Amino acid sequence: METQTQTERVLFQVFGVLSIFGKRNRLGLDPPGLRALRRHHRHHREHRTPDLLTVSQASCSTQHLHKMAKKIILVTGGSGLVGNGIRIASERDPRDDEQFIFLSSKDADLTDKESTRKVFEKHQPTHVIHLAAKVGGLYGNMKANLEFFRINMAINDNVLSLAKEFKVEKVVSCLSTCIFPDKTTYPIDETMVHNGPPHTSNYGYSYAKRMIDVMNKGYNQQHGCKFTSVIPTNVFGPHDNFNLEESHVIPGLVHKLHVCTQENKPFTVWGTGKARRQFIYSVDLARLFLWVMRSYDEPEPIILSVAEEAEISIKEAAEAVARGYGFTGEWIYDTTRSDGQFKKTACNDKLRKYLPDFKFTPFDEAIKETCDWFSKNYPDNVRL
Ligand code: GFB
Repeated sequence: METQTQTERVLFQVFGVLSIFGKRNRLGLDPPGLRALRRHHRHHREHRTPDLLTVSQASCSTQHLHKMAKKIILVTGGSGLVGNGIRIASERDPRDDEQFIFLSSKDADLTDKESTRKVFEKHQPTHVIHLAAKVGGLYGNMKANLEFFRINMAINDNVLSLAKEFKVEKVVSCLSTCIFPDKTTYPIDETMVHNGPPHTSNYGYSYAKRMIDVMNKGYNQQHGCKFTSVIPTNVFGPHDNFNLEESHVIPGLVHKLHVCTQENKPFTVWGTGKARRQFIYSVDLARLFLWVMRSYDEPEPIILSVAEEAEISIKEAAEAVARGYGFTGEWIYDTTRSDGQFKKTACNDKLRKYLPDFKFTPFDEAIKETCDWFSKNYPDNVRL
């Protein structure tokens, strides 16, 4: 007889705690609470500890259930440029109800569905920040568009389909402004994603990334999944890929200037230096990613970028890196190399509507931090 009332008390305690989590489903348990209860049972099964509802209630306290309702945030591509930015930003702005898991390509092959499923089974994420992708600069894309398309299509389909299967509450995927049509009016905004072919230099990557927006729309409309995406402009910062042929422009320039300064050699900029880009610092982008994961509720994408006025030429970007190294040597423009897309000027009005006061790190300061990080970690701890 005794156990019955204790069980009732425990159930009341459980429902009490779960009511903290707001509206309930037909069983009187809301999704996070239901998930907490499922995890609670699994916890006792896995730890071979007696399950309170079957034996005694002593071992289970409200704190225990609070712990069980934490956001488990899986960051795919967690060891890369933006992944490390999110690590830094989440440490600078920690939340009690958030636990981050930074996944690297060493942990799982996300082009393989079963390998990806094991990740979801192991970590049971409630939220996913999906950064993992085959990425590269202009020259890397130009020579491998097919691989960029096929590999990214496989990764994105595996991550989103398993996020739906494992009832992940929210997925924020990372696109890029290079996905927008090459022939377009400027500035570019979020409504233009599918308005025509992207630039020929990176059509593989661009179409695969556009398909994330297509899948988000489908998962949202057909299954009510809160899957959304962000569209950053060119990102730079510590932990980037500094391989000269595969990298993006700023890591390429940083690598070259480090060597030219050390060895007193002329500095070569590829192309004419006239192409124009908007650059966002990885740590700033990461702060915005956390805001999107925590507070942005639209399935439609949002551009994460500095303003149009902050667009600069490749020459000006190279001058900023040269200032970062105090380089005063000879400059060469190798015009046998392509300039790629002349510009992809993006409008950040939608972002400014939500975050009118967001402060971006001054460009020269962010470049200096990146140069200093590279010099400190070159050559052993940088991707070359
Ligand atoms: O970052 P980036 O490689 O790619 O920038 P995109 C290329 C521009 O920088 C071209 C000039 O105008 C190049 O001529 N550039 C000058 C250099 N020196 C260098 C150098 O040492 N290395 C490199 N890489 N460029 C990419 C897309 O386009 O943007 C990707 O292909 C992705 O898919 C990325 O979206 C964000 O900005 O042209």
